[in-house]
Amino acid sequence: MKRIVLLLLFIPVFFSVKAEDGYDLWLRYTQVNDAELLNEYRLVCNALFVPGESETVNIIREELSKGLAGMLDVDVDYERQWNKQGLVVATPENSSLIKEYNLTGDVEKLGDEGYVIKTIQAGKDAFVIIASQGEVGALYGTFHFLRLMQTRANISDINVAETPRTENRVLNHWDNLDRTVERGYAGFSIWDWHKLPRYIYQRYYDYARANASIGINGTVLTNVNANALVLTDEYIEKAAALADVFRPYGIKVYLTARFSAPIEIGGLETADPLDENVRAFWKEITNNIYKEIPDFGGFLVKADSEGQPGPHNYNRTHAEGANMLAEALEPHGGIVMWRAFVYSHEVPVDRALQAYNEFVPLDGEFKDNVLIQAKNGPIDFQPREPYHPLFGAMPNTPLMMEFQITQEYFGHATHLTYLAPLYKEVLNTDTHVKGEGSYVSKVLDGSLHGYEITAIAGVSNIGTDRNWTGHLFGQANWYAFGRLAWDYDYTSEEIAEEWVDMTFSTNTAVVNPIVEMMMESREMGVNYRTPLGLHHLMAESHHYGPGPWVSGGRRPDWTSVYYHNASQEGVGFNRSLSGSKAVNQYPEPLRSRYNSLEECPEKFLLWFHHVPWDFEMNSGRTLWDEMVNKYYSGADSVIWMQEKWKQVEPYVDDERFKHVSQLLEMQHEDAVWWRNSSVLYFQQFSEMPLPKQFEKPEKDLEYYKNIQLKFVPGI
Ligand code: BDP
Repeated sequence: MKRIVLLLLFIPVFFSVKAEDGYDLWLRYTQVNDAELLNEYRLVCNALFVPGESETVNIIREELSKGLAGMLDVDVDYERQWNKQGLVVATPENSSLIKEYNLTGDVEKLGDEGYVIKTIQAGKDAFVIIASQGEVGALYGTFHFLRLMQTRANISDINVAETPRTENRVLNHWDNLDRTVERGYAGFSIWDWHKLPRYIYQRYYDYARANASIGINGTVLTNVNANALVLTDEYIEKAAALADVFRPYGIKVYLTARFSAPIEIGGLETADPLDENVRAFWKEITNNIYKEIPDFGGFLVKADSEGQPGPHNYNRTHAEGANMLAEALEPHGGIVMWRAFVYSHEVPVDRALQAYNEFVPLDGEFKDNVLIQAKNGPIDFQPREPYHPLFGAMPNTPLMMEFQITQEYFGHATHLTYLAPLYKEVLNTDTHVKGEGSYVSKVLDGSLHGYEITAIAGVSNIGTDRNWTGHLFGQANWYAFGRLAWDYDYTSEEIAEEWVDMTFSTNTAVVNPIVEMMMESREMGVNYRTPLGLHHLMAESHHYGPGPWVSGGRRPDWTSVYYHNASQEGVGFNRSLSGSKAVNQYPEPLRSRYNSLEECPEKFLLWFHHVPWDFEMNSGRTLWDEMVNKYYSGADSVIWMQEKWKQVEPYVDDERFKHVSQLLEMQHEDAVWWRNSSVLYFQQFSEMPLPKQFEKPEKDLEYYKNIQLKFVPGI
């Protein structure tokens, strides 16, 4: 008898959580269960009016129908004769309401992508208006309104005014034409170049919809290690088919331009940017693109970097290279995003210095439609880097940010790592170039130097996996990138909460543990890989596991030993004034702070300094003990995450619960692998014992060195 009662008690809980595969992302629109809230929402949405006829307006209607059907369990009818009750989505072109209710000024100020959402109570009129100057802004406002209900917010008196902080918010797909994805861990490229343009997957629409829901308005379809073929007519037609899908969602298409394309597909003997024929080639290619894609965004270029061709091959500068493309794009309103990820092994200086040395002297030489795209740090998307000193150092050239959403150095799609805290750490860094408050974010939004164009890019983690990102929590990084590109003032925690509300549940028994896990996950990933400013310790080529012993090979700055310099004397890269002097690229007071062994923040200590093993840290421990502590606490925190995740089991469907549980198990094993490899490796140099509270690694260093992973994706 007792068993039956128990069963009855449990059945409803488990059966109400239906299996999900993650495809719906944060747009699940699950039913509102709270009766009071449901009433409130139904009341507000009791009549819908979405005037206008266009593809975007249709998308708005479809989205509202889907959202309201899911959350409020209502069939949606759109009103023809509207009596000013309910919800209206309006643009000045489609409706006179904006004027009638004195919203013209606000709406104009917020621009085509901005919007107002406002509750209007005037006499008998009682409605919510979503108003924008442009239809895409109206679509963004619609998603915002739906998000309020998805997060179960109070909507009885709304007063929202939003506009994006950066103008171009783009994903960079490192997708190859053969559908492999460089540093992609979620299957193959979602672009099926073979079947394009004749076959259009539903996934293309779903991709556009997801991006629009977080305000992403551009997509670079192809890898920065570019293939010139994408610029031929055949491929332009394919890209145009994607652009047609994305346009009504407010998303522009960009392509990567291979610098040597004039030779490879143009039959020329040179790609010299000052050669007339080369310039004519690029104009012709660009004109061809605009014929097929009238709103083409422009080119992203990786030149003179890691073997890619560039202007240096012809003794020309980056400015000369970029300007050639800018000239071709200019009549059409396109932009060049020229990457600053440039370093040469012929230059015998610290790799961290090279981009700054190369680009700062060119400040002011670029045409107005060129942006310089720099990674967040001066090396390469490491789990932690100080901000890239180019930010703030080029007042006359718009700089844009490149973040990595795909987790190349953060456990690929196997580890749970919420990246918003990394993005925020950089965005919130005060460069001091124009006194206090000169945040990196203010460089990006143009306010610090008065840039005319602004942009931010994220290297995409999207692939053909059913859940889009391989790890379900990879979705949170895509989401967070979009939200921060829209407005960098959101906190990581706010964004995590929103995402959990929409992806799992608004129940605090779910939200609290998951948000706690997410908020700790980046730091723990740093701790079990590269604590205290260590960097570039990963295994060769695939970058998944540990490889602090990596040395030799093609070039020193692709090895670990180049970066950690461990010896009996100590560990770390001396970038202070007694070393490579990289600190000189930072303005005061950062320069002095980073230069001083005592004042340097410990999180960057071994980035800037070579430090003796017995150096006394803030905790009172020696550097060695502190490092070991970080490695052990990092790996242990994964157990803590597993415990947190267990807490939500009753509330999360089995499929997603198991998916995350299994990955956390793998993450823990990997964290121990990182920890043991690193501790044993560095112990050879410190020659100091492990603090007694820590168990000795099970295996010896040789064992870890011999682990060779085969066929890791993304290479
Ligand atoms: C590195 C990646 C490499 C990319 C390169 C880049 O390992 O695959 O091509 O960055 O950003 O992080 O160009």
